[in-house]
Parts: sequence; C-alpha cells; structure tokens
Amino acid sequence: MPVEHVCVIGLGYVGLPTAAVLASRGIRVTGVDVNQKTVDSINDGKPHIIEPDLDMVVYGAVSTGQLSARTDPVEADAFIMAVPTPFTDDRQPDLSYLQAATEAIAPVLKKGDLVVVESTVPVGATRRVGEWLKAARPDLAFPNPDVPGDAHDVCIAHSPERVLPGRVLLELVRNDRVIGGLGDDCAACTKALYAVAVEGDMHLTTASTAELVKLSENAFRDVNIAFANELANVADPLGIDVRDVVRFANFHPRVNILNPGPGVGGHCIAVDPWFIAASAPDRTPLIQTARRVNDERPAAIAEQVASLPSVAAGGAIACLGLSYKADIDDLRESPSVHVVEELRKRVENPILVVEPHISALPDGLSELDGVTLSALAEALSRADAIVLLTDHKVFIEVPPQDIAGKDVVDTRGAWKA
Ligand code: SAJ
Repeated sequence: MPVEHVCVIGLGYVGLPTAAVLASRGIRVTGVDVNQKTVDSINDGKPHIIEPDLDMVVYGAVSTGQLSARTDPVEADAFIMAVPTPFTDDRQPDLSYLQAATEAIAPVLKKGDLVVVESTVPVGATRRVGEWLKAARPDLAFPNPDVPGDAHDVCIAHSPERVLPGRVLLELVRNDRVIGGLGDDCAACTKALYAVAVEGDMHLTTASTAELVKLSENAFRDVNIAFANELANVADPLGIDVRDVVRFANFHPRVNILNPGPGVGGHCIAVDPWFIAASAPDRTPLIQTARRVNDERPAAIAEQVASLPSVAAGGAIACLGLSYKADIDDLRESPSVHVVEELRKRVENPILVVEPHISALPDGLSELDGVTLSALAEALSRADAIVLLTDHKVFIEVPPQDIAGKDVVDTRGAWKA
C-alpha cells in the first residue's frame, strides 16, 4: 500500500529536514516533537535550526498544508524516528529517547504500518524497538529477526541518516542509503517510502548490519582525523607545518589523510565510535584510542596559546568560533568550547569569544570569570592573541591587516594562504 501519511518523531537536525523534504514531495507529514516552542515555530513556517535553504522548504511545506507539527503522534502509514541517541557519563548508549518515542507511537500503530529508525543507534537497538512495541501492543505481530519469513502486521527497519550538517537538504536527496530490515520485507517497504525523495542508490540488508555500517562510517572518519591530529602533535614541535605534510602526502594516489584541527565535535563523530566500543570494549583499542587522541586536542591547543609571548605578557585573547564546525550554530561536544575552558584553567587573561550564531555564552563558559561574548571587530582590535577555532566564512574573510602584528594560532589552517 503506498504511504500517504508519515509521522516523523523528533524535529531536530535530521527529523525536520526529512519531514520537510517528504512533504515537498506530496506526502502528508505530521511532525512530532516534545518541545512546544519547536512545534509552534514550525507551524509558523519557521525552522528553529540553521541549515541552508531549510527555511524555504519548511515554509513551503507548512503553507501548502503538507506539513504540520504537534507534540504527540497520530495515526499514520509510516513512522520515522529521528530522536537523539546520546551517551551516558560512562559512555554507554542512552536509548531513553528512542524508547519514549517508541512507546509514544505504540497506541496509534495499526496493521500494515511501517516503523523506521533513522537515529544512529548501537547494534541491537532496532531489535529492541520491536521488543518494546511487542510489549506495548500484544495484539499486533512484529517481525522477529531470528525467524526468517515470519508473518507480521507491522514492518520495522533501520535507515540511518548520513547527512552532513550544512549540506543536509542536498545530501538527503543525493546520498545512497543503507536500509536494514528486521523482517524479510521490511527493508523493501522502507525503500519504497524513501524512493519519493531519494535519488541515491538504496542498499538493502539486515537491521544489525545497517546499524554497524552507520557506526563504522563515523568511526572511520574519527580514526582518520585522530591520525591527522597525531601528526600535528608530532610536526608542531619539529617546526614542520602539518598541513603541508597532509597536503603533500595526499598527492599519493592511495593516501587520503583528513585535516588536523582543535578536536572532533558534534553529536555524531564524537559519540558514535563509543557505541561500537560499548558493544565490544576489549576488541576496539584503535577506535577508543582515536577518540582519546581527538579529545586531548583542546588541551594541547590551550597549552600552545598559553605559551604565546603576548599571552605571557597578560594581553587579551580573542577566540574565534564556538560551534563544532563552520557556518552552523551547533555547539554540541564542540572542541572550540573545550579550548576556551582549557585556556581559562591555564591563564587569567581576558578572553573575548566571538560566535556570530549565538546571543549568549553557553553553560560552562558563561560562569567563567573574564570570558565574554564579543563582536568580531571589538575582539580583533582589543586582543593581542587571536585563536581561530571554527572556520566560519566571516572569519576566513578577515583582512590580513586586521591580525597583522598579533600572535595567531590558526587551528583550522584557514589563514594559511
Ligand atoms: N573535522 C576535523 N578534520 C576534518 C574533518 C572534520 O577536525 O578533516 C572535525 C570537524 O571540525 C568537526 C568534526 O570533525 O568538529 C565532525 O565534523 P564532520 O564534518 O566530519 O561530520 P559531522 O559530525 O558534521 O557529520 C558526520 C558525517 N559522517 C561522515 O562524514 C562519515 C555525516 O555524513 C553523518 O550523517 C553525521 O556525522 C551523522 O549524523 O552521523
């Protein structure tokens, strides 16, 4: 049966663009979020997150009536779960949001429906969604991955999102997808749903394989960045520019080293490798070491800044950029925030933070003495040391004469030219 109405649970960085794109392709979409403010803002046609072109697509979908938002799920043909899957303080996956979302859709599920988990999850989580649903709805049959060909009333699949913040709308449509079904027909049903919007190839497999595929992609990137950061740790004291090393090495046809930086942030690459480690703590030394190498970068950068002559002389320090990467407003797990924290532990100089995407310092920085949010022009004129942490376009375009004569630490290599 073709899907006419989809309920997207979780209207964040993945759920909202997914809801808006499906709505723009003629599917009726009900977006669900626990945050009333988010719901109100979307119903006004205004996304609550910054992502290129998203405002236009959301406005179009809401004003044509194809997309509406509310705080609780309604009956639909398909449910897409795009809720956060963070980790706990001891780096174990926290599935509480996924469980709450599953329990919220259970009462409105009916025979013939499809449930898709888009959130990045540890291996086995899609199976647990099936178990939670079975407990909540004993009147419906759910797929059992241990019984191939079993009969079920509801399909369940994992179709992990793979979109890059900053390019979400493009990548939602163009990227290939890996779709893993819990039962034999579940992946094919899911493929048929996404086919209304996705132009990339869709590769079908089991739910647990799809879970590990998604985690492996982000762990691969983390390990590669850790390698680049370790090279920076080696090259810097030797007086060698690590970016030259990476650039020249990458001329080799089988070498592709990523860029060193202040560390790895965001809610994906800094988190997902721990989901693999949690499944096999004794068999993942490489993945765990890479995480640690990247996590240690902010302290190393702070150390470098603290040893600058102008900083030793008590001059003000401008820290440019707090978000975890360029031209987005996302501060989650951001290494730039950690650099400022680490710097405050080491020196007492005034620290002027510049982040054009926020109006107040985040918790963790706002209570630190002598750390203030500043305008770019003010920070550049007052500070004697400039630390480029996030390579926002507005920072890359700073005229060289505005930083001439100051001590500069460019953690992104953005001013190298
Ligand atoms: N970074 C570096 N050096 C690099 C590349 C990135 O230090 O050469 C840093 C960034 O500055 C940032 C962090 O790594 O702090 C992560 O940024 P990113 O652009 O590599 O990735 P995310 O976290 O924004 O998105 C990733 C993507 N995964 C892969 O590229 C394998 C995206 O496709 C996923 O959909 C997303 O995670 C997710 O949601 O899982």
